[in-house]
Amino acid sequence: MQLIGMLDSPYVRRVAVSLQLLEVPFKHRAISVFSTYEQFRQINPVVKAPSLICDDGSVLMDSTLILDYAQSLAGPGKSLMPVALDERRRALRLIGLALAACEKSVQIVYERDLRPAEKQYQPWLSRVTEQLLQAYAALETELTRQPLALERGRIDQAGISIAVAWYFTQAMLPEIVRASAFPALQQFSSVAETLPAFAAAPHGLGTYPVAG
Ligand SMILES: N[C@@H](CCC(=O)N[C@@H](CS)C(=O)NCC(=O)O)C(=O)O
Repeated sequence: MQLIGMLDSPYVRRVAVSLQLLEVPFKHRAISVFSTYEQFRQINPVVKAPSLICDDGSVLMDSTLILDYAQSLAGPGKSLMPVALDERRRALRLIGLALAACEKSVQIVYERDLRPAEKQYQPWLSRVTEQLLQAYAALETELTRQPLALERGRIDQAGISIAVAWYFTQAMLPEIVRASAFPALQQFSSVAETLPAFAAAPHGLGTYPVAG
């Protein structure tokens, strides 16, 4: 199986971290949807990262759908999702917030870096920024109310998605989402980033497994 996409994408990174924890073997190819668009297009004409080339040659896309498939490959004993209804509902809420934070961060980065300055539309940027801050405010409240377990290196899909989202936003938009205003998220992220699965797939331009 091949995971296609750069680890500076939070979506690619959440898959790279999750596949390791699910013990699903994969080869990572750090191909960019921007600088190596043509190469990416040859693999997936829709040019969405992450893409997953399965062993039968089919190409999956969308991190959540790829993780659904990976979960089936790994089997129920290795799930990164809680089974009990209350815990699962909370995990789904946290993942939804983390994915919204990723989406809004990416929208701001694209608006800022891809669109010419004279074509930037401030009302849209303001709206997306507000949505981004609300997503992190809700996550901060959730983590303060009920911290996520990280003992003995255990982390579930909610934890992975939150940690990856936070690191991405801090790398790209630290002036918009100030770390000092979100101490629970900052603390959770700093511990998560020390886990071996995170260290082997750090945010950036490298190829998993990145030598430590
Ligand atoms: N919902 C998707 C979002 C994936 C996504 O938007 N990836 C970005 C890279 S961070 C991408 O493919 N951008 C190129 C494009 O959309 O044209 C997921 O969870 O995988």
